[in-house]
Amino acid sequence: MEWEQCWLNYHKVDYKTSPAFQHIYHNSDDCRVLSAVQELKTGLSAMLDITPFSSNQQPERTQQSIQLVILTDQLDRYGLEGYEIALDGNNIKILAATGAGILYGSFSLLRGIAASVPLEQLCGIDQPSAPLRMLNHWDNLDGSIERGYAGNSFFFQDSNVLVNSRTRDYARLVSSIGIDAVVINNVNVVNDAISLVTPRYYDSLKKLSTTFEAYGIKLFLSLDFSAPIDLNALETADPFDEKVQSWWNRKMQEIFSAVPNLGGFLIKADSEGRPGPFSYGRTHADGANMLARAVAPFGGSIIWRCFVYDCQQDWRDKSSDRAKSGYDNFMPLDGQFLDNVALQIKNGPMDFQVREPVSPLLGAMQQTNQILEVQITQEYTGQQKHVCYLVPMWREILQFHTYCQANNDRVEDVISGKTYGNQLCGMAAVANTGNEPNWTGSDLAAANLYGYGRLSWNANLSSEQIASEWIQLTFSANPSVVRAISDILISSWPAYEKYTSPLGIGWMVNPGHHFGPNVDGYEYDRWGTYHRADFEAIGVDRTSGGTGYTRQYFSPNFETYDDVDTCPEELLLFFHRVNYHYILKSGKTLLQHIYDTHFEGVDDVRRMISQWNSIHGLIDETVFQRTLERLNFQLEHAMLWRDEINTYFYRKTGIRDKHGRTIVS
Ligand code: GCW
Repeated sequence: MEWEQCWLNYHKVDYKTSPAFQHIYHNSDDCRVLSAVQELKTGLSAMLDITPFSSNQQPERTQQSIQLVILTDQLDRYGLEGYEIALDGNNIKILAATGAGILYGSFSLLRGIAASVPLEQLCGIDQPSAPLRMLNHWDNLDGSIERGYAGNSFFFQDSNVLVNSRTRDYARLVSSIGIDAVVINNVNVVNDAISLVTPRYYDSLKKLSTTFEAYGIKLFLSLDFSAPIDLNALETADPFDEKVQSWWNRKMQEIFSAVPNLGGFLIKADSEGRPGPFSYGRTHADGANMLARAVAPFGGSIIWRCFVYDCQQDWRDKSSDRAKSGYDNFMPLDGQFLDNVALQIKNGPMDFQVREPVSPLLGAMQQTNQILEVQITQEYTGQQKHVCYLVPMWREILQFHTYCQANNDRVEDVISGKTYGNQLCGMAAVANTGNEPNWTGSDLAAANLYGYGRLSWNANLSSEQIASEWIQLTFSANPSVVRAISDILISSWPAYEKYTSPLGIGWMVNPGHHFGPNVDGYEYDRWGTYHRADFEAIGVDRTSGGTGYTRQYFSPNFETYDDVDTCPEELLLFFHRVNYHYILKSGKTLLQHIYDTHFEGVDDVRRMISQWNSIHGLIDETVFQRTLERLNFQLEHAMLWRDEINTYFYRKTGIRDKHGRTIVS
């Protein structure tokens, strides 16, 4: 096999109740049910050494069977994607109102068996928290991947769409964790990607979307707002121009009839140089609604990104604040978007830093469908060369109280539709996959992909639960292995935060590729991401007396962030400009805290390496060695981060480390 199976390894298990499962009965031949049958056969034969047969004939009483039963009249009970696992004498029943529910139920049963969970504990009804659980791939048609750290694309090569057995394994992997929508191409739509919406690609897109459909996944494409111009059809893309409107109407008619199972389109408009409605004096709502009208007859959705800001700033101008721009651009449009439009909002107001406050837009737009966007690919969190388990960060975001109303005000409530009753909402994440044999480059980075899927399905799962599940399915159920890898994962985000930029300030990376320390890398640039460190203080005053960003939050978040005494310390330098002598709750000065955390972060990585060494011999040797190699690199690189950051502040301030450790003067 040229590629690996990650958490679908289906290791042999010594399953206590050891059911025989001779027969898989299914009452429907829906394509998703047939995928479930196939997966059950694969999984059960590998894990339990049995070879069940399948049929749509009721099983005999004496047989132990798994029964996959669609109950179309039970939509209220199970929802569109939910399922129930129930024990009935010798039989296990998976009940659902749809084929998708049967598929998710089957994956859940297999997951339970793989982790040796007793059958009784697997019983019950389960439904996803977020209706949309998307992956966004930033794959280009030439096969490269923007911010990809795991090889090239497995969707595109030399301007062709690839559909092969790896595509099916991809669909199995992501469906098994509940993903129900996938955008295959980069939001920066350039070159041949512009032509994805032309007949040249329809046959291969149809093949791809049919493969996806069998795993409950809707295909989405990123769209070029200027397509009418770029495809040489018209001279304008003005959403108010009738020619433009009817061009899009015809285009959507054409593509939806050629490509089944198409969910809709994702658009990055008026953002970092991409075309959009601003060129014609129109609003984002005007642009999104034009497309929404064109896809509505086919049940399609338009997902419109809110990553809109001025990327031509002057670092000398302290009055503009990039953090404010998402809210400033979109808040005034609340209520103007059609029902089949959802706004996709990055988790923080800046751009996927190791620590950012939650975007104030989330929850603020009461009459607009919202999708939370997170980044699995580790652009700013170590590029898959550092271990950085992101599930704890996403959990914090989902649990955050926006205070947009008295109850059901957490981000999780907003994006699951509990707050405002929306249907079109959920989560999207930038994928971290590529065509490397292990899919994610770093073996441990697969925990983030797995964790994203599981968390978007069930926001109540803990980071530890998800980690331990993933370790058991991927590596081994040996308790020493589970403990060691889980400890590594759980300590990894805090460690990365400690040895990189401090207390929410962000950036301090090399421009362009964003890897490795460069404290002033973006300081005098046009991107609006400044730390403004001088010899006395560091940070940006975003309070009501500063740029006013804090005012975008509901009370009491506004007051909490606005006051330096109540502002959570991990975000201190995001919201406040603070003197190096400022005393933190620990009793340390800000500067001493910076020095200390940088030493601690490196020590944490050392500990991770010794934990990894403790499982030598207990997991696959190749995986052991290649991960050890990455961890050793991480240690070197963490030391570089530590020394550059500490030296920078020592040179700025002339204040020595209290403990006299080596800082380069
Ligand atoms: O963080 C920035 C990335 C870009 C990306 C952009 C976006 C796809 O550096 O590579 O472009 O965000 O989210 O649109």
